[in-house]
Amino acid sequence: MKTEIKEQLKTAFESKTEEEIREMIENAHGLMSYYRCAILEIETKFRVLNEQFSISFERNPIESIRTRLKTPHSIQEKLIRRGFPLTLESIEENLYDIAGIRVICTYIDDIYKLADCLINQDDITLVSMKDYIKNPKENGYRSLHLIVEIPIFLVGEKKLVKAEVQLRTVSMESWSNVEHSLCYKKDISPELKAETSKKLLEYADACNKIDLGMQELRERVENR
Ligand code: 0O2
Repeated sequence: MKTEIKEQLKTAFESKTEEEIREMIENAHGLMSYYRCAILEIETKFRVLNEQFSISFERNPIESIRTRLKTPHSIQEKLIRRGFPLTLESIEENLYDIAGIRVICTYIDDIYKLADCLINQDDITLVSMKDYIKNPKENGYRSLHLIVEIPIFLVGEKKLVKAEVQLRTVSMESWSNVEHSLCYKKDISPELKAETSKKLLEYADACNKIDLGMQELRERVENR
């Protein structure tokens, strides 16, 4: 983590009393359980879609689903980096990726089919979409990101919760894992860093070529 963020984190904590910090963490259990429920709901929706797809298209479009709750440390870091207050209300209002669902597919076109199916469900509201497949990031990162809002039904309460859904292919996932792990290696020279970024970009393009090639192969076999 960058030194200035570490310093800001320290300051943010020091400006709170022990009681305030304890209260915030205790309350966060309640808040975090909303996000856990949202993850359960959305994961189930994708599992149902996977089952249905296998009947309509004779294949399972989903290779695997991974879910995660953003860690308290990462939540604080993002609040500070974006200049938002360090409160529970602020977490709910400003951070939409506390609940994360990652759907790994074999083919690129299935990513869009699944995303459409999810968005068109009448209890889901699409808040925003970032298409890093059609518009990859400069470093080569590809993935389709959706922020959705979903109702969760609790004991005597209905709550609308936002969650981030990332859809990507197996090769996008493996590229992203490698890129993520190499980003954290700080003790490398600027030359090696530049060379690594250049290679990663090349490999991202190679992964994309393979993804497009595999899809074309499948289409040819299906339309034989
Ligand atoms: P984690 O561990 O998944 O929580 P942000 O960058 O979060 O301030 P925003 O707009 O929320 O801003 O980001 P965006 O572009 O929607 O991407 C958020 C998530 O996408 C990241 O989450 C990563 O999981 C993934 N991601 C985005 N860009 C890259 C990239 O260049 N490389 C890799 N490997 N992953 C990327 P977090 O919060 O960083 O991490």
